[in-house]
Amino acid sequence: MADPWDRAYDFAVKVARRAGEEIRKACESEIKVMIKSSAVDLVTKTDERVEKIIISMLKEEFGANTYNFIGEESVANGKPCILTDKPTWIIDPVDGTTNFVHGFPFVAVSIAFAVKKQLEFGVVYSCLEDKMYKARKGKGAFCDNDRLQVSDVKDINKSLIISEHGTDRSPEKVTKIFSTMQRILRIPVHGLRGSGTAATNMCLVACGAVEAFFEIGIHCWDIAAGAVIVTEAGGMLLDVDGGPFDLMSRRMVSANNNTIAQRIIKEIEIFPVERDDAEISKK
Ligand code: LIP
Repeated sequence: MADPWDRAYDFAVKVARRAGEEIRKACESEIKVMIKSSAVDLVTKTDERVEKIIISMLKEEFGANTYNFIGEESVANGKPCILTDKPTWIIDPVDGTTNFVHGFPFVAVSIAFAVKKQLEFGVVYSCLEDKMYKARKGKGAFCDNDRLQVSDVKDINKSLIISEHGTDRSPEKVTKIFSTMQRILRIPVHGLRGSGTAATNMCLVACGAVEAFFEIGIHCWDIAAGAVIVTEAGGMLLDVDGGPFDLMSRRMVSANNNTIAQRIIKEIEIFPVERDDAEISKK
């Protein structure tokens, strides 16, 4: 029997590729940089334009009111960030905006789809590398046509870990972020990396290039697609305190196995961040 979401999954890949073409084109012209929550939280007209292209393609294909949308730039412009049971697209049009502004070659289009708050599929198009990562719940994860499998490393001393420092520069958070990175380096691990985009970092876990990615401060749109790709590649997701993964909590550990995940969790110095859906609890 045909899967009810097959058509949406296939179309999401087409939309991600189209969005990536738009981003590559924009790289060739001057980029007008604006700021959001701080002087280092960047946004550009390309972020906004690409999100509009993605949403309009999805509405044209499936109907304007068939599905809900959570998009990074729509939320930044006041749309609610509330995940309901209604089928919902979760979109980051340009993950790695700072990279895009600087010409650092990791920029991803991230498109995920959730039904009854369960992620059904995820697509991450690393458009400057021209790598299409995708995964459908229960049907495996792929990079282009190659099946993905996480690393089989269990020894933390033989691991490569990826994380990001994010855009919050408040002294107490920067101190905790770098104290965590120091504790991890001192385990020791082979190394610590960061691509500048959470979606790409999760795909690097899925393809076995790194053993774990963790971050406090990401948003649901950064990680929703990567979450499906990691789990379908045999990896796992947890909260940074070892509890169950919570898409809207803005914190996460993704890893190749529980041994690595638990070892990393021991070193993370947790600091509070407001949930993506915080407005629900304010009502
Ligand atoms: C980015 C995330 C990254 C985080 C950055 C930024 P954006 O998303 O992918 O993990 O460290 O601060 O939030 O803003 O480029 O879409």
